[in-house]
Amino acid sequence: MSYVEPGDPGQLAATVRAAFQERYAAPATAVGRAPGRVNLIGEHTDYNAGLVLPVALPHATYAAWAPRTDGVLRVASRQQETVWEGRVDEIGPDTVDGWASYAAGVVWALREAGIDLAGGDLLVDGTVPLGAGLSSSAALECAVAVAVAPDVERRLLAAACIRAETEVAGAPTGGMDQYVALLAEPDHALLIDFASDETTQVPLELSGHTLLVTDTRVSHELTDGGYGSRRADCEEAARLLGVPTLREAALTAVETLEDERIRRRARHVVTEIERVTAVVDALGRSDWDTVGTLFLASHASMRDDFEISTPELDAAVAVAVEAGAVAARMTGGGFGGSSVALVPDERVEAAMRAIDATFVLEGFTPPAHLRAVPSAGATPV
Ligand code: GAF
Repeated sequence: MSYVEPGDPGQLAATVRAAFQERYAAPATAVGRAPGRVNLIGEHTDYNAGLVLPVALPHATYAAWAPRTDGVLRVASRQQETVWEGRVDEIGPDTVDGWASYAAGVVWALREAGIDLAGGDLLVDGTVPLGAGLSSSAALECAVAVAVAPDVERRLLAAACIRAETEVAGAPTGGMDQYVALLAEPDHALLIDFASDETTQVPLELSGHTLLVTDTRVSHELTDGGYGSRRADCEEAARLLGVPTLREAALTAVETLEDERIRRRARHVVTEIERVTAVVDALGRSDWDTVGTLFLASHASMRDDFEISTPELDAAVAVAVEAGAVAARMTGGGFGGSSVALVPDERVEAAMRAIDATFVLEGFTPPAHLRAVPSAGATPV
């Protein structure tokens, strides 16, 4: 069985430097590296001032950079055919299309934050699967940010990357992905409280378990309306309940909401926030049964109340559990993307085979598997 491998950071950095030299006929002055992420639990809670518990992947994006003084920004990728070139002072909301908006958006946001940038050349490369719900967008933003502004405080970089994504790329996302890409530590999950902005490193003692990520290859897009409509439903629920965010909503009040759809959306958020705290406690006790129950409840809540699962995600989760995973759920924004399962090491092969076989039987596109070894956040390399 094969995994999507993260690659060797030293080699990947050398490759992107060499490709930069070839494309721009000059050396890169810096390379930034930032990881993708898998969220253990706490989905669609970040923009509701809630809790999340993501882990950084060993799979990362690498951005090679050299500054320019003539006001021009050039952006290219080894994974994309389209390149972008324009003037830094003309970047802003609705000015850059497609993947390059995430990179150019960071340069724009750093300039907005007062950092003196008179242009530059960028070339990106990496091993985070694209459109797999593993946060390739935030990895791209954060790799650019640490290449361009390595000395700037991480939370300021996170704020700039969030502005790039929401304002220039137009994805109305919540901030979890940028925080974990910049602040993660190896062997830890990152508990983020979006009400207080407090972050806590949670040691992950997986003791004989593998975090298996299955990319269902159903591509997910956060700019296509489904994500935004869920966010709008949550804001409407908070308005109807008379609270600033759903973090302040009580489940008993949520259950009185008349609109059935709005009630279900709010129920997901309020119960999911409670599940994050419960998973942190259960992980601390290595109580896999409880983690398993909470993961399945989270999956059901996303499938039935938030309505963001797909048949492929439902199958990947159900089959992983049948094959011996102690816990499994869909992960990330939904509408496709990946599942995450906590599998005893000796059952991982069997779980992957069972998922692959089910996908063949169901006529789904073959999935891809990754080992989510909890890794470090962004850094210059
Ligand atoms: C995407 C978003 F970018 C995050 O902010 C978060 O809302 C997540 O979906 C769902 O938990 O990754």
